Amino acid sequence: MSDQPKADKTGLSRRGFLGTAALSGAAGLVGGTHLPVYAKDDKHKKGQSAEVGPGELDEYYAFASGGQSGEIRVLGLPSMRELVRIPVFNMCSATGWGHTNESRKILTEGMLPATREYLNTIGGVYPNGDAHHPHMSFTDQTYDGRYIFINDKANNRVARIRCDVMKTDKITEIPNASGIHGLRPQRYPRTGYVFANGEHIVPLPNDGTLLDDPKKNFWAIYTALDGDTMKVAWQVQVDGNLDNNDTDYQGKYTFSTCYNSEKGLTVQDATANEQDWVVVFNIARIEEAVKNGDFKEMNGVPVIDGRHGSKYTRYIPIPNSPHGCNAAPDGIHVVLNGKLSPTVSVLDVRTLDDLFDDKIKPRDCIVAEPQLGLGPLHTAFDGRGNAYTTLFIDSQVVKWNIDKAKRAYKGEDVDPIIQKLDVHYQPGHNHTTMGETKEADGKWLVSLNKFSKDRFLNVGPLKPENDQLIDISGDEMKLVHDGPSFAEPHDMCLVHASKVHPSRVWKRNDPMWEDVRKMAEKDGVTLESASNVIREGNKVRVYMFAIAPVFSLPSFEVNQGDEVTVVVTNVEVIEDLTHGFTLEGHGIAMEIGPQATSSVTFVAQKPGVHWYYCQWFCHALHMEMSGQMLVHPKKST
Ligand code: CUK
Ligand code: CUA
Repeated sequence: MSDQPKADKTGLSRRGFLGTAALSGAAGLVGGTHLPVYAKDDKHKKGQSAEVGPGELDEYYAFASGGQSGEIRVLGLPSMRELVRIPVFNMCSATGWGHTNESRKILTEGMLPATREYLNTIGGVYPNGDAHHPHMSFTDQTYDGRYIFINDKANNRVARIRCDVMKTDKITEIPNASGIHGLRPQRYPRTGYVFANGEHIVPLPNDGTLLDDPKKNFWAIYTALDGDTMKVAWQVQVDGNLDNNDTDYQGKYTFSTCYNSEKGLTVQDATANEQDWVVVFNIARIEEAVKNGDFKEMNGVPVIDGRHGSKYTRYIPIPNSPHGCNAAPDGIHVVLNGKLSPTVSVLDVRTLDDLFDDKIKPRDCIVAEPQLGLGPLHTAFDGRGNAYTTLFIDSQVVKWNIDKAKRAYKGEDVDPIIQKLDVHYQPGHNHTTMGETKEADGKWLVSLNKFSKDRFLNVGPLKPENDQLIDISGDEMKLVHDGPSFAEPHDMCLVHASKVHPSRVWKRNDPMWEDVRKMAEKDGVTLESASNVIREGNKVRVYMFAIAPVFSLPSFEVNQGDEVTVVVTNVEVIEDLTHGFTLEGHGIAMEIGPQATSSVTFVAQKPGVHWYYCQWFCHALHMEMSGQMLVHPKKST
């Protein structure tokens, strides 16, 4: 299977752990070292090829979350080449995300009033985010190429990325909930709703009035956003906490695992019960409740009571502190991954109508519960009836058959497990090509491993993670590529390239710079041919356009203390001719794509000459593409 070291149950690589101890003991080294493992044969070459030659294009886009980096990374699959990064919740030195007026509008517009007030004390926008779950919008149970949605666990936000330009266009702060974690778009009939849950329990409302007695006063919230408007449609208050979620293929139910039914605030408390649960939400009944007013309004959104006994939810017991929640492309089965139990539980969505009508008991909805190994976290599917579950503690991916697991659950003597493959090391999410759609094609699997340990050149104590590419097209899984990645892709979404149709240049009427266009119109300026400095009191608006290798304004003058807005329009019509505007000594840099306009506002506080230049290599005379801002000192009175 693999000539790589096996991981033991403590979560340490046996070779890494013992090897280090043995070597440092024998050679008297401090810190130890690892023996390198060289590729020594061509066994990987059997099966489909992961090789994408120079100039060839990948078959799939991989949209990977950036974890604590707060961004999205776009990779090509199977080459695993990183193509671009899309800033979302982070600030970006290259593109000016978080600094330009256009991005700051997106980063502040959807924030709650109290958050805005707080942000004013730290520069106006959040500098960080923790992006976990990127998923594409759906139409009729498959990806439709419109948007990617992603959550921010750190600051309770959900963002939407436009796939036509691969830029973030909306960010919404979710009220009442805490630790926005699980995120899934509605599959049918379309997205539709974007479901996001709050992992952490907090008082409702969380305004300082109920700070104690968590078991009585703290709650978790499940949220449905409208994916078209990015406004909260409704929320449901539940018992326990919430972890990961998914939705069915029929548009009727959505699900979320709970690992802390105890509502404990410590690890001991939170893991006390042998079983926690998955909460099932009945979308039609909840929509009725919103219509009929069966809710409390809190921070401007309807909050429905979905605690035990509610007609809007059902709680299905699941062993033990379940984590991942994955709907299979057969449209029938949902796998709840046991984490502290070696099992996964398989739910049949066809039983749920009866469950909500109280004709059956919650556990009657479980149709299989195979024992797979230690630490099952997430499951992916190949569209051929097989499932692939990550085993965090065993450092393996286990391939198993859903039908066989159901037969075994009924007492038949069959082993659902087909193969276990070592991965390196401790996998979290895994994802198959098109695997969360009805078009699952069972070609590739990526295992997103939390540790790389000895797999790459040592880069010091902070190591990359390891995203491993696995060929699942044949009967056996084959590991074909190690992909180091930095902090910390949790999850990815593998989309066939035929689903995504990005533009080659921007459209001049893009809504991204609507505000700036209105401002220019008021100033009587045409953005595409502008070389204007407009003064209004101590507010100065500087308009210029960029065409390689010049800015239309070689210099402009302002007075110390002026509030200056620089607006640059890139008038290039050809593909891949990006310009930039970097103003030295002012913390200002922005990307301006072909046919785009970008703007930035700052106070000209430092008298003197300050050069600006283009920071995206655009022309043989790129270095010469520059100008000067002259700042006249304030007259002393
Ligand atoms: S959670 Cu990271 S391994 Cu945030 Cu998707 Cu399971
Ligand atoms: Cu324009 Cu470099």
